[in-house]
Amino acid sequence: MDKYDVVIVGAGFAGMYGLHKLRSQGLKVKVFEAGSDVGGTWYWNRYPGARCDVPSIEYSFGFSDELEQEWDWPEVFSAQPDILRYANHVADRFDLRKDIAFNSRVSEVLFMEETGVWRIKSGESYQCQARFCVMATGCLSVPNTPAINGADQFQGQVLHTGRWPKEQVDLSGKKVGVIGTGSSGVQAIPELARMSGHLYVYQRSPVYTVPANRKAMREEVQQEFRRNYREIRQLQQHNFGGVSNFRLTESVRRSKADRPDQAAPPKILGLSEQDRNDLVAQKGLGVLLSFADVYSDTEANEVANRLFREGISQIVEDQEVAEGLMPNDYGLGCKRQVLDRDYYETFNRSDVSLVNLQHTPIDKITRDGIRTSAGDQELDVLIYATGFDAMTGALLKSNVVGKNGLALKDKWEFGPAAYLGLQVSGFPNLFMVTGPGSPSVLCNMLVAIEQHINWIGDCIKHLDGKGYSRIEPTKLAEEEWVAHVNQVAEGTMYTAPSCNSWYLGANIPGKPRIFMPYVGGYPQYKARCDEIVESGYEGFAIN
Ligand code: N01
Repeated sequence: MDKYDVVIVGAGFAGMYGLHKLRSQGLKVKVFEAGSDVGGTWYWNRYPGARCDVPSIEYSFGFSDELEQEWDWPEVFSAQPDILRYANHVADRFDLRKDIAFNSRVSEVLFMEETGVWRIKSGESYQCQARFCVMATGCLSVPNTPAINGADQFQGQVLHTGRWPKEQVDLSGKKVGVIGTGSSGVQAIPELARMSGHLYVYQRSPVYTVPANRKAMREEVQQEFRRNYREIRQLQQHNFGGVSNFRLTESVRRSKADRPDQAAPPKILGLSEQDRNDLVAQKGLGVLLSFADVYSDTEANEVANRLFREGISQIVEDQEVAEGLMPNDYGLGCKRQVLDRDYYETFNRSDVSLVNLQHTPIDKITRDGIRTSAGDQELDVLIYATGFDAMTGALLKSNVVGKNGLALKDKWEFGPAAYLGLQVSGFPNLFMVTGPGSPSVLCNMLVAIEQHINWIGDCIKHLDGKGYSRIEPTKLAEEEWVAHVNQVAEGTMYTAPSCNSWYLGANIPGKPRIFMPYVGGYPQYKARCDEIVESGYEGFAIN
């Protein structure tokens, strides 16, 4: 059996940096990846319109000066093909592929009691062992395809935004149905409308979405970023969500939009109705997200929700359709903010129909299309934009079994319990990258990933340097951390009783309702991780 110091599961950005970092520490590392190439989320989510909602400069690695200096970002917010090109460049530049097994889905990760190492199975029959195992499996990597009656009967083409094919998909002249209006659906729908004959949007919950930034990257802006990367990375470390909000110097700024608003965000409740309306008229619906009280005060939240609904009715011409697109049973800030390009405007097209599932629910999927309570609609193509089994899905799918034969799925029967989102008690030397209980999806993922990989690298160095062989959290430390994670989420819009989001596992039937990411902010989280190391790995049992 092949023996490694570290096996990493997944070759997305976390697995890629993990490989580079741990290999550079002299460790023998192997990565297993289910896809045929690197990129993780950006490898699988190739649907039309897919792009990142974090600025390109921020959504990039900070560990290599050379990499920062040589890479050109064509747009301020990158589209999926550009991010995937970047991932490929990183793989080439750091010669990562030689230690990655592609098309290799890990089917079991088993702790061997006698030897204290992990045995990893992949594909049909391959097995290897490693002293440490790093689960770099991603937070949004297991697509959710809801069990809808009759789904297997449909004779047309079936696609999922989270598993979009590499080959060109020809939708021209076709009747296309898309189920789901989260971030993926909202990004895809305007593009699908342009590509297809007629698009039917099956919407269960309307979203609050605001226009995304569409700017191309100007050369002088890119140069300015290049000159200031060290400062940008420093600023990221002190920002709640891991973004620097770096300010361009006056000479490089061209428009007001380049100029971040320095004033403290006002409270929406402090403004008159006229002032609120004027602001929305001037700056668009996005301005409603900038009021601090919208996220902490239910009255302020409802004012913003109402203004948002009014805004929709001004963009969408058919008022019945506009009404259907208005969220009515949850508030801004409950779900991950969605950004779009022409989403509401798309519903003014004559070749786009909104099917409001709150009024006419899906009865079944038939051979020829979808039957709702309003009748049958024939479709040539059915697209699921129905999201993911988030945060825990990929970890549980990997069949991880720890000490005393305890399966992770049994340990997490009532919800994920982990210390710092990095380790789970009963699973020695197994690390998660951006696991539940860490800022992860509430942070710039690249910043969260680098912090975790650096922490894991230092931890292994510490163990090896001191001649230790095992680390795992104590049950007490794990319980206290989980209690802290819950406590900081309490009272926020994320956990409002009306809120049903994937952050809470509410999108997957039967999944325990637990708020999974850490909402205390990246700087506070990182400071705690650093403190724990300085105190000699407080809360961990090491031997
Ligand atoms: O998934 P979602 P997503 N019948 O779970 C609907 C990241 N991301 O892939 O709300 C009918 O948000 C469901 O309806 P409801 C980002 O973090 C980022 O869109 O459950 N409908 C909802 O409308 C994001 O938050 C970017 O009532 C059903 C939709 O499917 C996360 O990924 C881009 C249904 C799922 O929405 C997930 O986004 C894309 C059913 N049985 C993704 N089941 C950017 O960076 C589910 N739905 C911009």
